[in-house]
Amino acid sequence: MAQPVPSPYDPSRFVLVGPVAAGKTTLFNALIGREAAAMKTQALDYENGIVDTPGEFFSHPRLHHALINTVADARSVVYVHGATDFDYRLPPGLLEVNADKRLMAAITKIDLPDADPQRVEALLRAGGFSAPIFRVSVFRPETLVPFKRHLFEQERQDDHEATH
Ligand SMILES: Nc1nc2c(ncn2[C@@H]2O[C@H](COP(=O)(O)OP(=O)(O)OP(=O)(O)O)[C@@H](O)[C@H]2O)c(=O)[nH]1
Ligand SMILES: [Mg+2]
Repeated sequence: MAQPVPSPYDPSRFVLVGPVAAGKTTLFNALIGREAAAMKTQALDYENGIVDTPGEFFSHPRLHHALINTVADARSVVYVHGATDFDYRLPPGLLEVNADKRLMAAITKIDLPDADPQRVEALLRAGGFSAPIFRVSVFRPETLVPFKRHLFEQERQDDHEATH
């Protein structure tokens, strides 16, 4: 019998994680083509194979358990961090991904006057984040192109690997 082909609507292919107000939902909306302005995220939100998570799940240790399974199930994990947030505290173990999982970061809000994506990138690197980092703004759609290309190209590669 043929191997099952992974569905593009697999509910947990990518997960967006990161602190409160980092811009996860805004990025999620841009990825799924939803026009609405982001509301505060209260629970896990699944759409088109992307999972949006509330920042509290990331920032409050007693809620980590809620994130760990979601991260474990996802094939790609996008760590989202605002370009005006100079505080980087990665919960130990949360983004430790195994060889079949892809990790990347999106530094959001690079359009803001006080944005300093270079400083944020240095913070992440100093904190041991070694995966690719993209700088984005939903107000500059061209900045989303390399990020999306990386995200979706990896998915295609994964599909290819899964079916061969
Ligand atoms: N200027 C600017 N503002 C942004 C950008 N992305 C998000 N924001 C704003 O940042 C605020 C927080 O965005 P959300 O997408 O709700 O953040 P979140 O990470 O989903 O927050 P939680 O759901 O609380 O975890 C909102 O006011 C957004 O409009 C961006 O690229 N540029
Ligand atoms: Mg949100």
